[in-house]
Amino acid sequence: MRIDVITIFPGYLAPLREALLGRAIGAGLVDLAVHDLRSWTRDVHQAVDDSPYGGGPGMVMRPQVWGEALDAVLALDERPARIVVPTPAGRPFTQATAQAWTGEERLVFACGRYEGIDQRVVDDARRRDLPVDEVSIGDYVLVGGEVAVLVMVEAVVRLLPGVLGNPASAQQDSFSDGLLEGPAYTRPEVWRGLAVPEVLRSGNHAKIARWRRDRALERTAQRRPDLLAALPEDALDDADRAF
Ligand code: 6GU
Repeated sequence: MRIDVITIFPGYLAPLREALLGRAIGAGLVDLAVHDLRSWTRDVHQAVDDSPYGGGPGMVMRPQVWGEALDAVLALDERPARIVVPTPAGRPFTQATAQAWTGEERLVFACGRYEGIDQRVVDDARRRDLPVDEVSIGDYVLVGGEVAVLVMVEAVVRLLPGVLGNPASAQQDSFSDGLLEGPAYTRPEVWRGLAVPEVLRSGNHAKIARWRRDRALERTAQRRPDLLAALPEDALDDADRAF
């Protein structure tokens, strides 16, 4: 997968080259290119924003510079790209979004700052039949899209084949079965007077699976009742319901 990020703060994306993602890049599983939006400005001040039509606070990113930047970045590679615009006004980014994007050959992230990017940039791309997703990572407001890109790229790249040492970890994630994961324990058996639940040391794999499923159901009911309510009809069996 090729990933491009266009931003006025390229340094913000430096963490993408660390740890798991850095290794994925080093192993050639991901090609990452970060571009400075200002390199497509033509005026001496390298202005990327202007005041909003209709008035109001804040500044809006100018369409000309974004149009040129996207055209140039898209032309760097022949593979078809999905354009992603992080915005608090977007559709929610979820594990399902991350999973869907693993099927893309190329993702191009357009990071807005200020009050956002002139809407015609997205409208123009869609008019040219380029796939564009405007997405939000949650119900709070960030200063710009850069941190949201860190979040989304990490969520997608860890799902790519060969990135996680043990692919089973991605299959057992919270959310992959619609439930939160329950608690986990390692040695020692007793720590500061707190014991590991007996069943986990019983060696009875059916009992352990049942216990884990019950803890996941319990935690989801307590912390995210909205997830339980959204499960498909057939997601819970009789044993689940008995809990
Ligand atoms: Cl994707 N961008 C910004 N600027 N703020 C956000 C967000 C994205 N998601 C939640 N808040």
